[in-house]
Amino acid sequence: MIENKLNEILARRCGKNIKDADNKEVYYALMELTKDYVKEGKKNEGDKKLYYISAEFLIGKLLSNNLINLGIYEEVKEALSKNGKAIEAIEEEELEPSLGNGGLGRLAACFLDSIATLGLCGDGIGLNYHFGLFKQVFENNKQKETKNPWIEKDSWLNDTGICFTVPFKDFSLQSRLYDIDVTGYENGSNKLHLFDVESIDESLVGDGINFNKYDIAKNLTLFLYPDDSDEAGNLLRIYQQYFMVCNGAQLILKEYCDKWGDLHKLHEHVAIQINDTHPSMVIPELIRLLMERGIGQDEAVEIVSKTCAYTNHTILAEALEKWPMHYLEQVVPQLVPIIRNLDERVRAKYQDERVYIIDKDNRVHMAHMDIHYGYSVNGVAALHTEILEESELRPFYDIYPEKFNNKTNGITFRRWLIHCNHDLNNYLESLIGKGFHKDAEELKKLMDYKDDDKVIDELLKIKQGNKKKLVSYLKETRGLELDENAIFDVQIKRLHEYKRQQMNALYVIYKYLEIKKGNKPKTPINVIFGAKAAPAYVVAKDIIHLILCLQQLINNDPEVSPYLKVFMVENYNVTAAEKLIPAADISEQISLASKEASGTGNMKMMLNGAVTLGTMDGANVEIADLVGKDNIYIFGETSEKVIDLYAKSAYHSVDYCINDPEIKSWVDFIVSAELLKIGDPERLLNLHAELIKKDWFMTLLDVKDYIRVKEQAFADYEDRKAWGKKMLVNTAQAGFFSSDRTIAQYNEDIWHLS
Ligand code: 26V
Repeated sequence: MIENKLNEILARRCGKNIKDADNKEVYYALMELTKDYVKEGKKNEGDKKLYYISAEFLIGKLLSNNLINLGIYEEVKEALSKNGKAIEAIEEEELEPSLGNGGLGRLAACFLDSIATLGLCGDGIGLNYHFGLFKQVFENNKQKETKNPWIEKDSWLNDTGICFTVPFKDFSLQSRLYDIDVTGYENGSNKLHLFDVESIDESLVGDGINFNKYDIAKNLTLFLYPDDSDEAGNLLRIYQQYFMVCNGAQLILKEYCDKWGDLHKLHEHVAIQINDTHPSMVIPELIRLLMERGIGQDEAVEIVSKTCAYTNHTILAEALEKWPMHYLEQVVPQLVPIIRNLDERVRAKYQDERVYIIDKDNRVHMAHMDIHYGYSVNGVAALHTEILEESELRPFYDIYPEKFNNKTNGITFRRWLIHCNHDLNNYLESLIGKGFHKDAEELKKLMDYKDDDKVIDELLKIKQGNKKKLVSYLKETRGLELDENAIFDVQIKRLHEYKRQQMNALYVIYKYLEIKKGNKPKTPINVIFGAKAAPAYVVAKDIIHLILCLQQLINNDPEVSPYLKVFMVENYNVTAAEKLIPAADISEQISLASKEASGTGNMKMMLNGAVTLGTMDGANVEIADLVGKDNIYIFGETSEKVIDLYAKSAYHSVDYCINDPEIKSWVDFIVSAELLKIGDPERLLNLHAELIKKDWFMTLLDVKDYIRVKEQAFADYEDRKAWGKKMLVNTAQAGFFSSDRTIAQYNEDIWHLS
């Protein structure tokens, strides 16, 4: 049946059949087939509709996931193999859109999958970045940024023909809406709406990622988060944000009016989830549009306040957006009187200047606007929400305790188990049936097998198979030579000081020096990193440089490399994550306690049978609760202690170097003769000074405990049966982290869609 359809499509498109067509032609034909299925299939509908507005949707490749969700993956795979084609090879033809930085964007993509899977009526709204986030290449052990084009003549984007006008101060832009179908697993579909600028001009970008930042009509949707280290970059972000919300608000009102008409009841039929502060301008924009349509300001404010809900994803002050008023005046003067009015309403009610929207430096605190004029405020893990309530947003919590709620993040098991780990998924199905695909809590049934040696052996075998596959993938795509018999110790996430990749690098230095002294590990260790650094974030780039220099030094040292190797995987993205996660033995989640809002890579690795080595931070706390202390490696100071150290300014990294010769020796190795010979002295000296003089995220506070516990984990790895049992418990307890659960809770507590 599918074979015939595919042959028909191929005949029409290129006059070939499956056998004769090349992989790219088959890929395009499968894309068309998928779109046809969606067109003919069920659409999720309801009396109330959710719009999830986000500057990022890190959707990853779509083909296999869509086939799985449509229930035709196996049939397609068979039809292809009958004709000499491998589905894995066809997948390689798809370009990955990089429409997100990391966890926040990937979360939005997982949420769309779960919203559709639960049959809820809810669409995404975002921007159609032509080059996405940059593509990372390594040159001279440094990160270089290049563009990452992904839109081909045929793509998952469907041109809707819908256009809106977006007014800026001195000019207007015409938009065009492209939709991507979002398939639910054995359920109806929704849409991801991506807005583009009609006048966009890709030729503005030459080599690298530089372009004329002032030519807004041509550049607005070229890149995600272009370099914002200067004023032009910041203004461009405001142009992007307003373009997104102005289009989004017009689309929402159009769809609402087509179906319901009476704008006074908007909140009864629409919920808008604001994903971090990037889309916050949707609040004043909607108020403005409602007023334009004849609704008085008081009522417009009230309607919008009952429609919008806000999710906070970080407590890092530098990531909480505060736009100078003169920027807004320059870009979107029409919003300024509305924002001022919203601030006046706050000032009339509350004397505490910490809750004002406009501060004394005339900066607009976007999160404050969301909290006052949204009906729900949520954090993304239990600890994170507690910190928001108790400290970061305390004054707001005192005013609106009823608005605050927690929604611990989740991941879609369709992508992060069924798709990326076929062998584990098939084996789990053979043990406990397919029920866990729809009800992830059914994974707990696996606990019945925790003392079954045959099951443990099989899980270990599957892990080994995945490690083998990763070894070939990294050899083919990155030229890296991993050792399939080593322990795979994996830290994959955006590069940021608070995530402390530098602490992992200090472990590598410690281990290198130990091996040089003759203390060799029983099983070799492969320390694997994947991370992009923001282009203007100097210390993050210095850390990448250090890791790449260590990679060169250690992997080429015949005395050390049989026991320890380091790998930094170039251009870490969703596709690479899908290969790395099933192969991980140890999941590094080592952020400074209180700083990682949740983490979601921690959940993905747990599900795939990796054991977490982490701090009591973000969702690690909930993982620890679920698996119990025998099945996780926890180290480091608590969030209370860390928050207290900050409050008292009581942490001084230099003391750790003065008082502890071991710590000093590891830190000093960064500027050792060996490394200076390989690396850029300026960068290494800079990082060394940073660690000794500042170390804002307290690496040296936890480094010794980290090394102690990591060594314990490696020692425990030797008892393969016991380790296999830990793997089993981690997979079995991961059900809570299904994004289906998260979305069901959003719906129950916040959205109230049918
Ligand atoms: C953004 C920026 C941008 C400017 C430079 C410094 C900086 C630092 C942090 C951020 C984070 C922005 C928000 C974000 O991505 N949060 C992530 O959201 C995930 C999904 O909820 C969550 O799992 C991660 O813990 C959280 O970091």
